[in-house]
Amino acid sequence: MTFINYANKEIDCKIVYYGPGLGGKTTNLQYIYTKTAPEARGKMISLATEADRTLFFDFLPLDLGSVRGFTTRFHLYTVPGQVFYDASRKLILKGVDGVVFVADSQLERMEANIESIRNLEQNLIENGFELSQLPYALQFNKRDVPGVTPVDEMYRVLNYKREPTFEAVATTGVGVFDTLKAVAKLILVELRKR
Ligand SMILES: Nc1nc2c(ncn2[C@@H]2O[C@H](COP(=O)(O)OP(=O)(O)OP(=O)(O)O)[C@@H](O)[C@H]2O)c(=O)[nH]1
Ligand SMILES: [Mg+2]
Repeated sequence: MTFINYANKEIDCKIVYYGPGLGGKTTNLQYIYTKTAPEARGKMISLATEADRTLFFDFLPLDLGSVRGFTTRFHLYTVPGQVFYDASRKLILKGVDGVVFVADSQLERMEANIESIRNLEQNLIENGFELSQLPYALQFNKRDVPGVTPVDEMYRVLNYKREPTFEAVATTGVGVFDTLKAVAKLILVELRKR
């Protein structure tokens, strides 16, 4: 839920990176962190297992310009993609303003992508949201891996509501900021409607 602080002239929004395990959600946030000026970002917090899998979430606060004199601060979160962390995913979606779905382009992960979108849809409903109503961007990550699923095939299977879609290589940053900007823009459009 967007938090508007009139005294400090600040708007806080929450963006959640969702998707199957090992798809590259944490890598997106790490890239954004390394490429953002220190004065525009807060501390990145990662709660991970020893094998660097997200255990609970990653968190990165970012200041991205201003709207009508209000500083807009985006709080970026990732969920743990591993199937058995569903309670955590549900909790992290509380008060969400926008979602980035990070799909894994590898052929053998298509089922996991589909299952994860269904899980997103369901967990949003349980938090009182509808994916169809929410600012949403879709990222096809790991485009650098040989023999991945063709983009048009991924679009056909995973596109939910003609959301903005981006090819990405999160490890080198390809498509990472384009994806973030797209969802941020959709959130700001929603804010202006108020
Ligand atoms: N080749 C390639 N590897 C990637 C890409 N993006 C991420 N990876 C690698 O994939 C692995 C998993 O990435 P993470 O960012 O930890 O994945 P995650 O979605 O956060 O995984 P969970 O926390 O378990 O849900 C890491 O070894 C990354 O370096 C990419 O675009 N291309
Ligand atoms: Mg992670």
